[in-house]
Amino acid sequence: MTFADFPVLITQPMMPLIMEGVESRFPSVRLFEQADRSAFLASEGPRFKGLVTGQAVASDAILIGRLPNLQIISSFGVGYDLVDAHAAAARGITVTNTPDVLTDEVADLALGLLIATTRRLPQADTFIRQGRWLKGNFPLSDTLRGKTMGILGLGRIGKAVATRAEAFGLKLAYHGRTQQPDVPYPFFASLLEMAKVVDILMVIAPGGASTKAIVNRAVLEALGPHGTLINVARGSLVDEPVMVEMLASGALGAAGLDVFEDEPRVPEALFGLENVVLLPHVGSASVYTRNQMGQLVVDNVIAIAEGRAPLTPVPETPWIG
Ligand code: NAP
Ligand code: 8YV
Repeated sequence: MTFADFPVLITQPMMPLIMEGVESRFPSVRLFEQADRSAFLASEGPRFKGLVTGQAVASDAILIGRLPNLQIISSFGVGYDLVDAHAAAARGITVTNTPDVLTDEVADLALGLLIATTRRLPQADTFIRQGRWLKGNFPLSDTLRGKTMGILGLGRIGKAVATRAEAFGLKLAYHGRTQQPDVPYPFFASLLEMAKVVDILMVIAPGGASTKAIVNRAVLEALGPHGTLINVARGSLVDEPVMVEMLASGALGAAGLDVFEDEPRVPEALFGLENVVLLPHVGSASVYTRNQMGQLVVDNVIAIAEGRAPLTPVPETPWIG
């Protein structure tokens, strides 16, 4: 089915499944190919009913304001910190994201990154490739045995991380804005107080203003020289310059980082450090899971174009028909 009366604007290059899924059904324009985007939006903005977007472009109040007939912002990824969902809600625009389909993939990656950081797997691989095993054994590593992990953000992914961590014998605690019923792990209303009693801090809460740099110097100092930070959430949750300084000095023990403040730019001071494992934001990045996410992006636009309820609206824009 095609939707001639539902023009869609695509803000950034997206995976082929999304580009083909959208462009084969909807009259579509690639905003990122427009020579003068501002002039284009000024003249053509009013005709678009759908916006398809991702982590590379902010769907802020300014962009939304230039699309007066918009009905849906379909965003790739469960995190939608770059979408101004409150501005969209004020205009009656539905915002959708891609939750659930990536939960297990990201949780797998989080545990993989924790083990890689603790047991220094990338460093051990490099050790062989550099021929250093011929001259002696790889140094003994830290361990997960007897460790406690605090989870910052015990949501969908946080709970999937917790299930896996229990299987690895870790003791658990969590911090969020609210204590959750029926959760067996100790709750800490204060992130700092939790950081004081855990060995590992697993960061998997949303980005945005309310979590900006909440993993600050005091929290990192509480984690300390024997502590490990794992961040699979957003770089914005951690005070990155402080984290880099503390990793370099040994004031923070180790870090496994899938996300950074200014991706794809990663602080070069991290490159030479032996106590960090760096990943290029690959939490959900399997072909299988990215296809599931991409299909949701397309299916949400189709639902709104057909006047049906979206599959995955964000809480700020509940479907009211
Ligand atoms: P979710 O189900 O909404 O869970 C978010 C959790 O964070 C909730 O437990 C929430 O608990 C807590 N939280 C929210 N605001 C908070 C605040 N201000 N302070 C402390 N805790 C707060 O989300 P999810 O599906 O698990 O995804 C979580 C995040 O992971 C996404 O937003 C995204 O940024 C990130 N992510 C990263 C990758 C990657 O590739 N690395 C992939 C997928 C997702 P309360 O409401 O009780 O505070
Ligand atoms: C994606 C993510 O890599 O879902 C999220 O919030 O961070 C990841 O799954 C990202 O959205 C794509 O750029």
